[in-house]
Amino acid sequence: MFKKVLVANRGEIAVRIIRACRELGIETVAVYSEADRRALHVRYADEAYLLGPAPSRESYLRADKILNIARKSEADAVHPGYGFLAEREDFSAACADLGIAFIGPKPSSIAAMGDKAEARATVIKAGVPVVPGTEDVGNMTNEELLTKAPQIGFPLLIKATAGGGGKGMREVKSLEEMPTLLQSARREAESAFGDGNVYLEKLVEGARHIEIQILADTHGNVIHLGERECSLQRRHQKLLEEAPSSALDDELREKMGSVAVKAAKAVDYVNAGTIEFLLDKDNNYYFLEMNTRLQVEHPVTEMVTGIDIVKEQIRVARGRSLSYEQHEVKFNGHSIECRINAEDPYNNFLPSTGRITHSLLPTGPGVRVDTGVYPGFEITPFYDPMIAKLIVWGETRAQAILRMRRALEEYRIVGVRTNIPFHQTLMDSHRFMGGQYDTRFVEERFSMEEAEESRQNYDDIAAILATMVAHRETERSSHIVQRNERDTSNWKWVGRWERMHR
Ligand code: MV4
Repeated sequence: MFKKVLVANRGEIAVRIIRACRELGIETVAVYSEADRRALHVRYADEAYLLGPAPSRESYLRADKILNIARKSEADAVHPGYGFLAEREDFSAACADLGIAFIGPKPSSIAAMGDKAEARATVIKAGVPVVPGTEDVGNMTNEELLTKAPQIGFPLLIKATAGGGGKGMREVKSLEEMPTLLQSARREAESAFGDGNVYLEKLVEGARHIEIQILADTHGNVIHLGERECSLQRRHQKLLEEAPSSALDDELREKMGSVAVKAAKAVDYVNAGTIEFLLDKDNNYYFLEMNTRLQVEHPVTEMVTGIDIVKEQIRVARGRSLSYEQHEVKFNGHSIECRINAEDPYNNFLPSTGRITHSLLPTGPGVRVDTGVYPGFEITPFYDPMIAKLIVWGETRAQAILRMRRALEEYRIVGVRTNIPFHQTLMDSHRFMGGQYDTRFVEERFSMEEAEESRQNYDDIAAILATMVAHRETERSSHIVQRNERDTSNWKWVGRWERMHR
């Protein structure tokens, strides 16, 4: 095993990785920015080193500094977590050059999947179904794209080849509006990724977003751990994930799982990865992209398979075989994850910053909280607003929902606003309960205002107010003297009493 692992990340995922290392008897090195001096991952690690000022570009994205620290602290591996340097092929390569293991895929796999047009072309060759669209790689001119568009058909999507996260994505309804949309998509992609290249795909409407978890070792073993349903998103930010998806049966799970394994093998994949699919109403599935990293929502898969994905990552990075063969992967029960964000659901999900003064975490059967914050910690605007992940397990989906409701009720965070009320409203929504939702549900069919109105019980509120007014009146009419509030000490009272009775 490794002796020491450097965790090149912050927040809950850094804590999650440190915990896995602890259990494996591996020492840990944390890195942190000036805003994170008092962060939990710094406290949990065996050693910690300052990277620089709060902005990511000056801290968590400084590959050079991180690798220097790895060398000086004699770490034999680096875990990048998600975000930051996780999908940078040059970082994976730089680790290898220094003889430090990168706990993730090799540079060539990251590169092959990082360019979305190249990823499409690669998996098509492996027999993986993709959405009809452009199949060329390299830069296509506007003229070429405009010629190709009518063959694909409208509506279609313009997507950035460097993309992901919906940036540089445009929905096109007709050929007439396409030149304008091409230009704005390219401009957005250029500013987000420094690369304005785009490709086209037919728009699949009313689809679900299903992703398959993959694990692969250096001995050619690739297995899948089933799916996660990730359709509940807002502006391409996932809010809730669950496993299994109510849209899949065992047969479809096995089919999509084996297709995902094929896609991973097509880029010679090693370590943990995720294949994203769109699943339409007729159960047709299409490869969208591959995420070549550990994902935020990995815990729901851990809950239903009992497999510690981070430990498997470390194991295979060390050159060991996976601990499981495909037939040994068993699914049990249902798991849901709510992303707890420091943002105000009543005010357009505006990020909320400030010091967390109090925090009470839900616990008890089937409840897991992965968090990087604690009372006294300050939430700054420099990083992602996700402060915790609340994960529950239940024997059935219904049990998991009841448990999530109970856990959300127990959760108390004071000091910043959170999206907990959003999740509570979601748990009460009939469409969510029925499992009938697609990627447009939150944005098109879900409103906090309506939910609040239908939930609010004005009779109860009136009764509470009346009680408070009555209470204040009583307080005013009588002055209650409590023990120790007397102006005279007990000794004096005893003295007087004794003198009176002498
Ligand atoms: C699509 C799609 C429909 N048809 N591709 C959005 C982010 C990126 N990873 C892929 N995305 C989509 N690609 C085709 N051909 C719809 C989406 C999409 C979406 C996907 C998953 C979750 C939420 C979404 C919200 C809007 C659009």
